[in-house]
Amino acid sequence: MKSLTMSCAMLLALAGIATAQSTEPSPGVELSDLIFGSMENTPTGTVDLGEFVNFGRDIFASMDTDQSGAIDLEEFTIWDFGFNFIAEDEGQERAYQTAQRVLFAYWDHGGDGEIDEREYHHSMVWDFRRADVDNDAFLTREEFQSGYIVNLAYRAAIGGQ
Ligand SMILES: [Ca+2]
Ligand SMILES: [Ca+2]
Repeated sequence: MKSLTMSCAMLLALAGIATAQSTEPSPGVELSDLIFGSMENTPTGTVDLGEFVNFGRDIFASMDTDQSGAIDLEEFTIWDFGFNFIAEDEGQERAYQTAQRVLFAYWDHGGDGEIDEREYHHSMVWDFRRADVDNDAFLTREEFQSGYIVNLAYRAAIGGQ
């Protein structure tokens, strides 16, 4: 349950980015901060690849409810960071569901309808590197919020809120 809550927060992270400039942090930004903090083994203010991958591994395990070693679309869409509540508030459930399917296809490199552990691991590494814009092998909070694909995809889906 703990990892489920943390995972929810991760997707929620997307929600907050667009409003990060405003004075009131959105629920998404606050959740994003929580998730980012939960990834850190030590409070350094940054997350390294090992911390990022370990975090992803916990999420994978909680998504794979039938313990098949792979995530199918149903497992992927049922499992939710809690981001769906923001989508509901914004009346963007349909866009959010579309974003889920897009993200699933993005991670399903083989296109066989399942994301296996190897595909997932490769995605975590690749997505980390993409977000690490200054290429110093650490993600700052800002890099995580504005560069991590999950954040970008879901934030876009709910209309930038
Ligand atoms: Ca499965
Ligand atoms: Ca960096």
